[in-house]
Amino acid sequence: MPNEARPGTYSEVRCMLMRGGTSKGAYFLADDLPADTAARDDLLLRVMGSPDPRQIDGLGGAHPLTSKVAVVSASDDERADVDYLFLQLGVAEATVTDRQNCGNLLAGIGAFAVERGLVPAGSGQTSVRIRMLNTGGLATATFPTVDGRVDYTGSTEISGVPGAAAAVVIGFEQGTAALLPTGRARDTIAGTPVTCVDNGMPTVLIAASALHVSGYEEPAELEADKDLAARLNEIRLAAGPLMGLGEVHDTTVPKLTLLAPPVHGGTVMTRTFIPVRCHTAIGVLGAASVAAGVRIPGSVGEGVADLPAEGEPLRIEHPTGFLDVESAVALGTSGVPVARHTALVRTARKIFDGTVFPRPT
Ligand code: NQM
Repeated sequence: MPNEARPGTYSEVRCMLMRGGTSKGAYFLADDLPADTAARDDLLLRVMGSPDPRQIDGLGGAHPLTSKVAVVSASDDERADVDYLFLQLGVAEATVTDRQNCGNLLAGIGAFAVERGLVPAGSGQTSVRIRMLNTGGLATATFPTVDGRVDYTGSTEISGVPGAAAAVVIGFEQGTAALLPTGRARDTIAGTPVTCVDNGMPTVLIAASALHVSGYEEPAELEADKDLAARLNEIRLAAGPLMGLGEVHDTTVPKLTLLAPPVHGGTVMTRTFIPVRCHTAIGVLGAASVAAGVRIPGSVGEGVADLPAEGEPLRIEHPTGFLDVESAVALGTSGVPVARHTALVRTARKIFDGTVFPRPT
């Protein structure tokens, strides 16, 4: 299928729209996009309809969780089948960043790789090894395939998504990277006790009570709280350099997660800022970071989280339900906490496959 009506113009581009977990994004083969980063980003903004708060002239859904792009290619790393680059596009802003990963779109990468012929479908189940270019991390996604095709149907329900679909089991390859970017289980930033943790997503954990909210409010209510927004912004801007992220004024990381005692029999209740909008659920790697963070002795999760027995998944409660994360933390050789195991289940679905016509320049 020709990808371009007129070579070099990218006036039409092969694209698959997929739901990955609780996010939705446009999936592309890297070969179908301009190799030049500036040209690629300009094209993707026009595909999504940014900048515009309604993204009325593009595929975007007027929220950061639906203004996402996955770029996939065959991997030259022998540990991986495919490479996955995640790009977060601004909604009202003409921004494109690769500074963060997305574990939700990750749920659709294996299926997309099979759909595009990068990986053959196995019989019954297919596992795809994925190198996540944003972080250098590795993950394996396993999902059902029947007669050489991806089977999206199934009985797995995830909070924040209506109905049921096939389970995508995601396991993360654990390295020896330290979980605590500041080297401490607890810091005081802008007068507030926090735990800065990174188990795939740089995240600042804060007890909701320390910011004088309950942590059970609706996301819209928290977003409307100007005093809270100012406190969170102050904490985030100070946390960035401490976490080795440099100046974070214009970046989407670190995220901020408010913690409160669980109310549905889980481990901990959360409200996550990504970093300004309040997530209606929680990111996958965000949840993995919360799970590892509250397991670390001395973290701000102490006295808030109700930890399950060793080997049991941590149920991370969020505004629209929960996300179960298998998480094991151990002390590395130098005595610092490292993640030993992280795994979880998501679902994903192909919504359309075809040709997208970007807004002209
Ligand atoms: O943390 C939202 C999402 C995400 C990212 C965000 C994600 C993750 O829910 O792995 O999935 O934190 O910006 O898609």
